[in-house]
Amino acid sequence: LMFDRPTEPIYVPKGNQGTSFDIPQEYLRDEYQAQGMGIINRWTSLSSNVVTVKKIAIPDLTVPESLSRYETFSLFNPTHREYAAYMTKLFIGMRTVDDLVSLAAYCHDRINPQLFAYALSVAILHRPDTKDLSIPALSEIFPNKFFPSFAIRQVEVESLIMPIGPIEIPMDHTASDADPEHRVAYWREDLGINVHHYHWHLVYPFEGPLEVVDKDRRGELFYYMHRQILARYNAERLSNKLGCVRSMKNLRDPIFEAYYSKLDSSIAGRGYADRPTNVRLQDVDRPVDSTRVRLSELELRIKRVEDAVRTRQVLASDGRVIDLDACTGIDILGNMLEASILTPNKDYYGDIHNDLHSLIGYCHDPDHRYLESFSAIADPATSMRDPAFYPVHAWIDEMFTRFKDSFPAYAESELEFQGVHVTSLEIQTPEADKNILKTHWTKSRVDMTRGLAFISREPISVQIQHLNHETFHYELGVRNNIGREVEGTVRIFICPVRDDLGHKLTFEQQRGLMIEMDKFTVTLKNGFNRITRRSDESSITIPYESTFRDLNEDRPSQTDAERTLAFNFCGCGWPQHMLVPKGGVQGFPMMAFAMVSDYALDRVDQSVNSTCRTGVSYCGLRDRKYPDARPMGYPFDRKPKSSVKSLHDFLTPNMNVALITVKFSEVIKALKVPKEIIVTN
Ligand code: CUO
Repeated sequence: LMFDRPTEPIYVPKGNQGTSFDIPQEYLRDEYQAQGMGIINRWTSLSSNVVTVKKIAIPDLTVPESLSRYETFSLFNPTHREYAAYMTKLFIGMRTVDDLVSLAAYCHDRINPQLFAYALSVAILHRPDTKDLSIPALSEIFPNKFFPSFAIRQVEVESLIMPIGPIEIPMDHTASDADPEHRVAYWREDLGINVHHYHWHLVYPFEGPLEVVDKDRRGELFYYMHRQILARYNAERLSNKLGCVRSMKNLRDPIFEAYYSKLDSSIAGRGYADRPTNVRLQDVDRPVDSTRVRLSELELRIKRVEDAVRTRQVLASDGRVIDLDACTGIDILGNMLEASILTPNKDYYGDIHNDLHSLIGYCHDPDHRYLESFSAIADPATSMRDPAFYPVHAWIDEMFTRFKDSFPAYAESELEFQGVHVTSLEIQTPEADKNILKTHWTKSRVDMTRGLAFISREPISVQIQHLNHETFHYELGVRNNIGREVEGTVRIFICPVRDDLGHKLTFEQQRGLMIEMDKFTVTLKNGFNRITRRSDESSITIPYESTFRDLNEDRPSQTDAERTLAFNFCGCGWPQHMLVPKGGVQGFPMMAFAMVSDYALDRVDQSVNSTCRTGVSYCGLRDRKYPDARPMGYPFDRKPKSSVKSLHDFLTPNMNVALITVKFSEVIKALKVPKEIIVTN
């Protein structure tokens, strides 16, 4: 309820049942105090259920209160970050859940709503007594960050007059095909992908209390999760006959990628700033945002990181020299490049990745002379929409790749699983030949009722069209000649075969384009084993229901067990509907790769908490170590031996590949119910 309709006062009934918070009079905002309890009673009379909020001693909120409720909050803004850390600490520090509710009720109408929701979410995810609660998807509480302003306005104007049906959001509302980059807008602007990215940064904040930031291998996961985003984006680009994304090698080059988000960034109804094509970056100096980034200084820091990558040595802030080894080096480098507070030396290596988000995010008004706020790339909830996100992250990924490539190739013994042979790999999609993946469009609904202020209490939803695929399964034949039962880890990847011009990709290129699809443990009995695994069991994804809830009429209503399953995923994970790249109408060739590694060498000894499953491969396990002892991206994270020229050369007996085809159909398919609607335009 604390997240519902974040811009309505706390005492206005929330939730579908109209639950209201009964707050102490002192909790009213100062300007409402003179009105007395009348202001509250007017609203609580409308509610059927009341939550009484106890009175506590309120801590000093002067610092976070200095951010106006009408401003847009962003984690890439150092001042906002400070406010967020302050609020998170307060919320985490509350002794009991009742105290937390009380403080939240007090802050609700005083603190910037986006800052409030962020800090409360982080606190709920990290407090031992609340971490099993699920926090709502950001798209439900701030629909303005996900759906165009015209849809929001339409609801505000019309919903109190008459019931309005789901508002259709056309796919091509941010640009036209005159911009080739727009061909992959459906992917960049996908609801689930953006919610995932926001949620990832919620689980892995780069600043805040140390116990919140310092998670197992967080720097390495920063590298790996964003690398997977790039690999997936590139497969999507190739599916749409675009070349792989460029890397932002030179900060002085104009940024040809333009972006016009059409989104409101704050409750003030202001949009995220736009960026035309070919803008050049300039020094950013905005005292109002405590943001000062000089290009020359950033270039110097980039040089220092390049040196650190080349020498595999880092200068720590206390003067020590830290060696970056093959095991933990990538984790240090991830924290250093981002940078998180775990960076060994912020003064020397700076805050490169965060500064790049800020530089681009303010390039339309670097000295604040037009009083403009940032653009979509400077807000983790919207940054993946902007095509300039990818050249930035491609450059960062290049640093990681250079570092990884400086280590020797895996020895055969580090890749093999002696005695285990993967004899076959197949992909099966119902009603299709083997090794075919089928993609199509689906229309799904998302509820907006919880996110907007003073609109009808009748459910109002938007309907969006998004990529989807037929559920499929993998079939592996595995022979175990060890002579006893053993456990193995199955690792499944797919990668493109040809570039945008139709040339065959080299193995070296393919290695950087490997998309992790699934990773799971199997018990292999002695002899032959047939292993099947469904695509919706993937360790990457959260289920469709986590993204879209139960608003789709065509979908048979969920059982309680299904609903619990969806909620238990706790939000972080790649959306299931985006597991497969779009492919092409003529069929887009890809290679599928499966490997069975020795679980004895992969295992991480820990109890597994079952209450909150996330898309483990990209999000880790909450409160636990990353559940795979191998480097992230294994076995493709290291440069192979020079004799390896192709994926086939790379294979050891415990690996196998299959040539697969991703076939896209323009048909809009409903979920589960096999009703097909043909697109008319
Ligand atoms: Cu996720 Cu740049 O780290 O946005």
